[in-house]
Amino acid sequence: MKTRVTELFGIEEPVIQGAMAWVANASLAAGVSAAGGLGIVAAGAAPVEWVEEQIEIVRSKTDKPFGVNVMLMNPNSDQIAQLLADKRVPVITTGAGDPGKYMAAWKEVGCKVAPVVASATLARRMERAGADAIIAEGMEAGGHIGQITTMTLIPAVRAAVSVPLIAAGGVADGRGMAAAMMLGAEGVQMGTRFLTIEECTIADAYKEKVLAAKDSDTLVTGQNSGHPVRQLKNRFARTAKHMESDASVTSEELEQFMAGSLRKAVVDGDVVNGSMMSGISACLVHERGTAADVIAEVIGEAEELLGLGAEKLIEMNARAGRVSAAHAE
Ligand code: TUI
Repeated sequence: MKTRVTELFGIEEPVIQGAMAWVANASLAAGVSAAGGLGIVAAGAAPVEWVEEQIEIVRSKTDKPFGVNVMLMNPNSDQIAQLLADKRVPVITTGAGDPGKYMAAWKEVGCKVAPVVASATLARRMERAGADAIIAEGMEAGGHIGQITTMTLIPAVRAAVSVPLIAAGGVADGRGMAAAMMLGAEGVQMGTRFLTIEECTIADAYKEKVLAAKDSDTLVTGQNSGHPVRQLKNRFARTAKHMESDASVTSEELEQFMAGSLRKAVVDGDVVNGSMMSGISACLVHERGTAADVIAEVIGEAEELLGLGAEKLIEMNARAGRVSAAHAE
């Protein structure tokens, strides 16, 4: 499928792998890029040396374009930003803030920049600052989220900017991709759908929880502190939620409770005391497969749906019930 997104990034299909702290390493990013999408290494809160190493590994595994994401709440994001310019990383995405102060340095060395935004206001500001594309992420997404749903955010951002638009949050199959394109997107970013693939190195217990998740199995913590984070429900998430609403719990105590929780889930496979960040779309993920399988399936389904007329779609949806019910059980 060719769109302005494939043209801009030099990729085969307009499918971007979402940056996921602790999860999106060179294995995942190289896997997705080699399969024709855009793989992204998530710098998260990792040391600069780790990010540098992942960039080298991706480059050793594939000649295809790839990206690195800067999490702007990270105190060392100045150093990460400099590293990405020095390494001439083909694509830079950003999250959890305004990357305006880095934009000139990145553009100067030829990096393509696609900030992740959760509002049309920030999208407009990013376009003015020189963004090459916008990734608009609805609150169905996992991890740190905004307050607007993908269904309304995509058309709102489409009306606000002219650069290529990539939809994120709640997209995990070809139906989501087709819908996102009808709303104004020219590509999609998926995180949760890539959690269960072979190239994703997270603990198997975490993958099993994603595969088993129902639509009501995510919980948003951190809403009071202004940093809402969506994750799979478990003892960790429920305890965090309780602690947040308990006035006698200090923010230091809460911070201490949270410290290392992502690592526990991703590395140790502790699905009880760890934080399993995930989008609501975990309920749409039923298979493992490889990056190539996911991209082929999503693009194939999206292309088929986008080619159907209303009459065929209506008929198809009327027959689709039993398939969905089987997954829900
Ligand atoms: O950034 C994300 N998702 C993330 S970052 C992350 S790492 C983390 N780990 C533990 C606790 C908290 C975070 C996990 N998931 N998505 C992109 C995104 N950006 N969502 C929302 C935003 C956002 C929110 C406010 C972007 C900008 C913003 O305001 C910027 C401004 O200054 O106006």
